[in-house]
Amino acid sequence: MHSRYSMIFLMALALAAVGSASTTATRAEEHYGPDGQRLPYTPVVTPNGSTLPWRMVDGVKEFHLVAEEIDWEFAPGMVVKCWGYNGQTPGPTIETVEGDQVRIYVTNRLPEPTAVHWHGILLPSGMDGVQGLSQNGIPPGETYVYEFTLRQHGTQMYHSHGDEMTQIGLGTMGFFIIHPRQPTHRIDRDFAIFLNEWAISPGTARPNPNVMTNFDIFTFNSRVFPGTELLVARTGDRVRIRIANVAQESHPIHLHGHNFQVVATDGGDVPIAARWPETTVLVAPGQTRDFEFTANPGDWAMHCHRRHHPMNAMGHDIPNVIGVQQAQLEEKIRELLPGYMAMGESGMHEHALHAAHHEGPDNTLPMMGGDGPFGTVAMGGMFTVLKVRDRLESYDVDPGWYDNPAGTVAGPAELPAYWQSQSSADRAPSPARNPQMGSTHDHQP
Ligand SMILES: [Cu+2]
Repeated sequence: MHSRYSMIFLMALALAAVGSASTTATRAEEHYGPDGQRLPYTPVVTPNGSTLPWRMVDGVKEFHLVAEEIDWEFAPGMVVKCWGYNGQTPGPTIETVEGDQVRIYVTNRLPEPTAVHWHGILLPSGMDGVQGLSQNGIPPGETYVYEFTLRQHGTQMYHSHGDEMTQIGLGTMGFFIIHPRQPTHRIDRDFAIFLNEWAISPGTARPNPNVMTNFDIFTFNSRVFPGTELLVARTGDRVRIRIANVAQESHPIHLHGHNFQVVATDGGDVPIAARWPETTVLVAPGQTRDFEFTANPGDWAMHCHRRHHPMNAMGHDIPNVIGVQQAQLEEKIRELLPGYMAMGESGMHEHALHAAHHEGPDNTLPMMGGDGPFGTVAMGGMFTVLKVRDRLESYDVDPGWYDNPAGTVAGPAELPAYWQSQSSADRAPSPARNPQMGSTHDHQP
C-alpha cells in the first residue's frame, strides 16, 4: 500500500545506506511507488493532507475517491462539518505522470447527486465531469468511473461540478498533479496548498455555503494557523510550492525571505523568457500557481497578504475601539456581564495575549495566536512557517526555532543624540527639497 509512511521508511533506509553524510545525501534520494517501481519524481507533500493511494491494473493507474461528509479539524479546538473526499478536505492529492492512463472510481456518499470535474485536464468531453452537461449526476450511494490518458503535465485540480455553491463551499476539492515524463530539473521539496474561505459563525460547526462575501475563516489545506503544518527544507534546496484556489475570493500569497518565479499555471509551464521575479503571487478562483525558489536559512512566514486573512473569526463585525478609553465602560458592563474585559483600544495584540485563558464560544478559535520564540505570533488563518536549515535530520521533524547568527536579530537600542534632538517638524521631509511641494509652500499667503 502506498502511503507517506512507507515513503518515510524508504527515505530512512536511503539515509541509512549513505551513512551520516553531507547535505547532499538526501538529494540523491530515490522514491518508490506502491508497485516497488522507482518514481520519476519527488513526491508532492500536501501539508495536513495526504496522497491518494493507487494500484496498477493491467497498465492503468486506478484510484478511488469517496465524496462524503466529514468532521475536519481546522486547528485544535475547532472541528467543522465539511464535505470532502476520503475523510479529508481538500481530498487526497492525486499524483500521476504525463502519459499515464488513469481510471478513477468515484463513489457518492453525499446526500445529493454529484460529479467530479478534472480542472485543467485535456480529456474527452464526456469525462469532463459537469453534471447535466457532460454526464448524469452520480446519485447518492452509487459509483461512476472516469478514464482518460494524461497528455500534459502540471498542477491541475479536481472538484465537484454539481451544486458547486454547496459542495465546493463545504470542501469538495483536491489537487490532481501530473509530473512531467521528462523533468527539466530536480525539485527537492514540492508542496501543495489549497486555499479556501468559510463562513462559520462563532459557536457553530456547520459552514454556511450561501454566504457570498462575508467569510470569517481562511484556510491553507482547510487548516488555520497555528494548526497549519510547517514547511521544512534544507538550505539550497530547490523548492516548489503549488497553490490552488476554487473559492470565492482571490488570495495574494506572500513568502518572506525569498524572491521566486511563477514557473507554471494550470494552463502549463510559463516559458522561461516570460517569467519575472515576485514575492507575492495572486491566486484567483479557478487558478493554480506554481512558484520555485532556492531555500535561504531561517524561519520565514508564508501567508495571504489580505489583512483579514491571516486571522480567525471574531475580528469581523466588532466595533472599532482603537483609541477609545473603555475603563468606565468596562465597569458598567461588568455589572451585567461579570468578568467582561474591554480590549482593543491600543490594537488587538492584547487579544492574542488573553486568548490562552479567555474562553470564547464552543468550537471557536481565538482570532489570532501561535507561540513563537519571541512571544505570541498574533496570527491565524492563512499563515504558516517555512523552516530552512543548513543541517536537517529529517524533513518530517520540526527542527525547532531558527538559531539566528549573533548580531542578526533586531533588538532594543539607545537612540543616538543626533536623532533625539530633532523636533517632529525636523523629522518630516523638507518641503524646500521637493520642487512641487516647495513651490506651493513658498507662495502661501
Ligand atoms: Cu486571502
